[in-house]
Amino acid sequence: MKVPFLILFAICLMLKSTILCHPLDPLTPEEINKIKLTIQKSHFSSFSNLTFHFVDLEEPEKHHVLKWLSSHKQNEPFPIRRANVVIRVNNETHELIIDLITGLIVSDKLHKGHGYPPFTFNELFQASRLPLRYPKFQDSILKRGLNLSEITCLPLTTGWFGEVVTRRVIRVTCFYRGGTSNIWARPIEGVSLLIDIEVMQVVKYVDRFKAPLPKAEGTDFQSQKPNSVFCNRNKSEIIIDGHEVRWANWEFHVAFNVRAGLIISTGNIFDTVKKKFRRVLYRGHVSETFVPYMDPSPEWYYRTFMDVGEFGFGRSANSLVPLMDCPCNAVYMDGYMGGADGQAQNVPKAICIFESYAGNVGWRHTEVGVPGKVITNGEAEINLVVRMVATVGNYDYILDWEFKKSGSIKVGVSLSGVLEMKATQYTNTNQTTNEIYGTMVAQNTVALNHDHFLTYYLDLDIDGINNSLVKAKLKTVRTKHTNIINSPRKSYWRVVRETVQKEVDARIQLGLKPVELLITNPNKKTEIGNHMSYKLMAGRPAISLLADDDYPQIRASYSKYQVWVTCYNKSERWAGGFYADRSRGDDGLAIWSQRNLAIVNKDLVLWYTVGFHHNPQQEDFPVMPTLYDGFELRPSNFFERNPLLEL
Ligand SMILES: *[C@@H]1O[C@H](CO)[C@@H](O)[C@H](O)[C@H]1NC(C)=O
Ligand SMILES: *[C@@H]1O[C@H](CO)[C@@H](O)[C@H](O)[C@H]1NC(C)=O
Ligand SMILES: *[C@@H]1O[C@H](CO)[C@@H](O)[C@H](O)[C@H]1NC(C)=O
Ligand SMILES: *[C@@H]1O[C@H](CO)[C@@H](O)[C@H](O)[C@H]1NC(C)=O
Ligand SMILES: *[C@@H]1O[C@H](CO)[C@@H](O)[C@H](O)[C@H]1NC(C)=O
Ligand SMILES: *[C@@H]1O[C@H](CO)[C@@H](O)[C@H](O)[C@H]1NC(C)=O
Ligand SMILES: *[C@@H]1O[C@H](CO)[C@@H](O)[C@H](O)[C@H]1NC(C)=O
Ligand SMILES: [Cu+2]
Repeated sequence: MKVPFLILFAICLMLKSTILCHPLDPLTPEEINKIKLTIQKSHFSSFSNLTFHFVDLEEPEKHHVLKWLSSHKQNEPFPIRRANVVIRVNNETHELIIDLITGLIVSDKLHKGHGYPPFTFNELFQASRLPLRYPKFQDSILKRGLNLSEITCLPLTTGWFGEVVTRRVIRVTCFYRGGTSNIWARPIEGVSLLIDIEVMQVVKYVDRFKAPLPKAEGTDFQSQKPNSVFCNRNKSEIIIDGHEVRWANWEFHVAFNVRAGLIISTGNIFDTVKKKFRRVLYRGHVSETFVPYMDPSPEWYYRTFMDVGEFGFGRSANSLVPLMDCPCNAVYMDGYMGGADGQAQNVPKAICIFESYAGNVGWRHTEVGVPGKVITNGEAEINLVVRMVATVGNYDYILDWEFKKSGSIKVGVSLSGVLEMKATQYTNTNQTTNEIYGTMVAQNTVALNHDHFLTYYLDLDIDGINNSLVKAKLKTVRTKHTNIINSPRKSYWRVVRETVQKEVDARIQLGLKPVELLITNPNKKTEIGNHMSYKLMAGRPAISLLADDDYPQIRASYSKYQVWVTCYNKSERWAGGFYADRSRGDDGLAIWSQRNLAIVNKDLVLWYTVGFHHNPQQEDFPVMPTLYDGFELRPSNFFERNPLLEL
């Protein structure tokens, strides 16, 4: 297929020895190192113990970005290039804005609210080594007849349960390798450690009880099977300039940051009738995750993770493995982030991009009604997938953005990895008298019940910045019998459209109710008069089942609704609040939405949660086959007709 605009090459700028092609290009390694230097030369220079917790591009003003892009990157000044940096000095959290052109700290604000920035990799590493040197822990291991050199300890964030928070602390939980690489299968049950990160000391140690150590046999998951995926596709259909991707009728920008991981921006689709690119998605990424475990016992109750804010999907990103993570026709992109010392770190092959043919049909029809012939026509569905994989502790999240020539964007999550397991004395379910909070997946092993909620930030701009949310309800109506219509039918359904006026009414629990949700451009109509829209094709409905007054639910209260719509606000991107570690639910989507702003004909952000209630099963042991869910954003009266026929 040919799109005339493909000839337009990216115009890149040389800004202080950094090459930039798009205002939303992620920070380059040179820029990350420059930030480190800027801070080292500043009034912070006298502090030897300064640590970097977050380094990201400060999102340029949206109207500047759009203006620059629509001037074909020529007649407008490049939007301001700044970085957003969070550091800790002297037990205090500073939020800095750094101008990357002048190399100056533009603002330095002390964070006084609740919650802490994510732990640095060094802090997590040191905390995980601490028990091995701690005499009481050594005793506990000896008492269990185990070998200290076979212990692996892992740090876990501790949440917030109403206590007064005065220090950054982390939990550490330990496992016995002893003949397996599946450490999660052999927990040392009964031992809890709390570590003060600022002084790197154990502040609470409890050895409450002993449980049998689950056996190593049968827990390993390593496979010798070769990854020989059949491949017959060429790479040539994808054009990648820096971070900009062009493929078929799509153009979009791919970025990477430490918190969200993969970010898709300025996604536009070429309309062959209007002969121009039309805007669909300004920016989309995972905003937060919420993974509460369902065991209230002292060793487990706190496991209520908000992985994106507490750890970061970018920081947990894997280097993708060709032929296992991505097919042979994939092209790869590296990711960059700042380490604890501010130095740039590379994640090679953090993102892959590939054409995908799953054997599906894009459209087809066989017509037998034309006398003398049978007409069959159609085409295979070939999509473009952008993928990353984040491994946060025991779990692996495969995150896909799939672009279809039909105009749909399909966003999907595949879960895999290893379950969180608890050691128990039981070897058969017929022995269990107490509640076990999960499923027995092997002898002496209970995999605990939990949820995964992945909330997506979706700044949609459907053919322009000002949009509305429309609920199209399907309502059953009784047939009215008149002189003209005397139908034997007693009922039918009709679509009743309702434009949602305020943010509070745009909090939606999906379910069996026949409601279609549309992001509509109320200023644009098709030639025959329908409002141009994109429809949300939701996945399985799932919202948090925790009680509203349960502390983890207070922190992640947005998880009570699967859909939210809010007015765009540059500083509102993280659904669970920016400072997720020990947060109290006083920042984030549920709070912003309470302003109850009008959302008619405004720049809107759609928030959608992909949710899984996970009652584990034996097949999830020792490693879990992928479990998929997602959603699709599908054009609805956006094009004049099926765009596949025009390509
Ligand atoms: C950090 O370093 C400064 C000086 O380098 C010192 O005064 C301060 O006590 C240190 N803080 C911590 C938490 O170690
Ligand atoms: C930082 O906090 C720890 C407690 O978490 C305290 O022991 C230490 O003295 C504090 N350091 C400074 C410089 O305030
Ligand atoms: C403990 O493990 C180490 C390394 O695996 C081994 O050299 C040592 O003999 C073991 N000690 C005992 C008491 O099993
Ligand atoms: C791949 O490209 C080569 C060279 O252009 C061409 O001969 C071949 O048919 C292409 N294969 C497919 C599957 O499109
Ligand atoms: C429990 O199950 C095991 C294994 O099937 C069986 O041997 C045992 O008799 C059962 N015990 C009871 C009390 O049912
Ligand atoms: C969007 O709507 C606002 C009023 O809500 C208006 O001020 C603005 O000009 C509109 N923007 C566009 C691009 O139409
Ligand atoms: C934008 O968001 C910030 C943070 O929630 C808030 O303080 C500010 O008032 C918001 N701006 C508007 C115009 O709503
Ligand atoms: Cu799970």
